[in-house]
Amino acid sequence: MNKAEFRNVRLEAACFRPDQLIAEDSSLPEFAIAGRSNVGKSSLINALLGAKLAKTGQTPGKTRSVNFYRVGTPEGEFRLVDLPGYGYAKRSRDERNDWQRLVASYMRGRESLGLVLHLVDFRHGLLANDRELQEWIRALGKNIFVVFTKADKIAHGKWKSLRTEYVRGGMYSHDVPIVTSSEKREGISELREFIVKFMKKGDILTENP
Ligand SMILES: Nc1nc2c(ncn2[C@@H]2O[C@H](COP(=O)(O)OP(=O)(O)OP(=O)(O)O)[C@@H](O)[C@H]2O)c(=O)[nH]1
Ligand SMILES: [Mg+2]
Repeated sequence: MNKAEFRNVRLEAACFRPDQLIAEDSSLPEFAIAGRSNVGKSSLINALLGAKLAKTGQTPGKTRSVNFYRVGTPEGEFRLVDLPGYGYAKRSRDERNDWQRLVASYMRGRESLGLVLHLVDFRHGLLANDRELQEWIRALGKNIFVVFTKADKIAHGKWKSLRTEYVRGGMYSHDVPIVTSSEKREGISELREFIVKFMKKGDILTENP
């Protein structure tokens, strides 16, 4: 079996309210998936897990809950956490507040949360609300790794230079961002390997703001 293959994947919990969030477990490192509505969070989870467990769709705001997926690897188990998207303009102020409260309740003080994978549309790079999200996650003391999505919409020959351009434009990212396409399954095994390597290092990085 490929070292970075995932197995025994299952949905553990779908939590709509802070009081429904499941407890952390020090033996289960967590990787959360954050990003604007419609950026491709649930699609990337399905591609990583090799199973259609997360609901995806063209209407922004598809994922409303914090969804915990348990994943097995030869190096042990971990959790992938699908977060609801932000920046969906049609949401009311109340809904936006609910989003913030739910996501903050999850992230705050969550020691098992080693890394937030921040998904960014490769066609646009970081927009103003992506930068706000990065500041907010950093203020919660969490470490960020940028993953570009929907790269199939950009000619392959431009990937390297575009990534360099975005990196030069400034962002928080634990390492050089990975460029992915869930649709064409590109960058997926690279991301799996990154996750397994990060787990192995036991490198649960939490920084104080
Ligand atoms: N071309 C292309 N389309 C993609 C890719 N990934 C996702 N999409 C499309 O983008 C839309 C949104 O995908 P989702 O995975 O539901 O996005 P999300 O970030 O989970 O959205 P919310 O749950 O609403 O926050 C769907 O129509 C997907 O088919 C990709 O790699 N390439
Ligand atoms: Mg989703």
